[in-house]
Amino acid sequence: MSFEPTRNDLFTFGLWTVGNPGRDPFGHPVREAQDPCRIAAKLGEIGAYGVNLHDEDLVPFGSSAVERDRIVSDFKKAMEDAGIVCPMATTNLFSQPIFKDGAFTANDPRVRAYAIQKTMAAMDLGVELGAKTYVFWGGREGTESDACRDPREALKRFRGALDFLTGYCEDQGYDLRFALEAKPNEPRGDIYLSTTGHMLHFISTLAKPERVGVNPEVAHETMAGLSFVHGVAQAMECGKLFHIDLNGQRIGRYDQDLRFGSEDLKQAFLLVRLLEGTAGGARYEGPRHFDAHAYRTEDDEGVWEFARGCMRTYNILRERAKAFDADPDVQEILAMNTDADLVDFRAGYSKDRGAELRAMDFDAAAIAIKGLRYERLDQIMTEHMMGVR
Ligand code: GLT
Ligand code: MN
Ligand code: MN
Repeated sequence: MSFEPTRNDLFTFGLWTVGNPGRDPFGHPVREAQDPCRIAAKLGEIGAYGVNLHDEDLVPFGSSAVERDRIVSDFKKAMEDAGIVCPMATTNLFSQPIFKDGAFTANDPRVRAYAIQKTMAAMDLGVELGAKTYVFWGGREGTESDACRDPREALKRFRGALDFLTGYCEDQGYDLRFALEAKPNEPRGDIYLSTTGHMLHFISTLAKPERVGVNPEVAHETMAGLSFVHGVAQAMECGKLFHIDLNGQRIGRYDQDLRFGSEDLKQAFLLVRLLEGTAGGARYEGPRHFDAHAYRTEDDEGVWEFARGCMRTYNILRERAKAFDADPDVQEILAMNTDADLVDFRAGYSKDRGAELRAMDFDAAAIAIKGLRYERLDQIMTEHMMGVR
């Protein structure tokens, strides 16, 4: 079986991912900055579907309008030649010193206004390149010392910015959906709206909630010690999984952004199974974005090895998940669970249904004594993952 990626797999990479020069808080870059047009060409070559970017990944901060237009038209041509698209764009609201206290939530109103203005321009750029999803990662929207502002005020500022920007999109007639990306910490001590769950509630308080969903990232939810699969499932169940950032991460570390599947293979397997719907349920139809970068030990060749590895692992896991769900032993165990309730709870309470339930008789001890065979189920899953079934 071939695990070669095709455009139909919808695999995407950010300019900042395969273009990552390997800088870290302790060391200088180990790889040269890459020309975005070359990245587009390479991505086309290895079978990716698209390339995502921050405004500044493509158009260097401080470029003139003329330079900007030239860079954008060269990049469009490069994408076209490579046969790839730009499905997602975002704003860099974290690198420039002006954002040291955050962007939309900063205490200085000039910083907040500048951040929203920068985002409007970055949205124009994204739309010009064909983006349909706009990501908001509040990298510096947080604190080290919470005495600096009331966190409730921060939420009001964040909401104000998003409401203003959905309004801007409508006014411009942009076909753009927003995807909010949570992270618990780093680069700030604590970042507001730290998990996908926090984001999902926050969205319900916005002026145009229908335009806004989430962009969960494996590393970020794992940093918080949470089940990524559960967070993604909740987003899918309420129709809010607009985008996804795939990578690898170990609990309790800095944001590692490792090659997809290189850590916690079991979570990666269960994630692909969920996204692909091999166990039933709706499939996720959006781009599979790898927000990851190559180890700092790598040269240019290692970078493209890393990118191919992300896609190949995803495709292998998809085949493994299909095989697992088609396995008669798995089906037999899963058939012991049934979706059908004894009383139709999902239809809500009624006097009749209440009475129906009251009349039921349960032998709690007899129910509890039955083994559920999850050990067997998990072992079979492990064997599928290891490729021996
Ligand atoms: C940054 C961050 C990522 C976000 C990107 C989008 S920027 O690299 O670590 O998780 O998805 O702003
Ligand atoms: Mn991310
Ligand atoms: Mn990350």
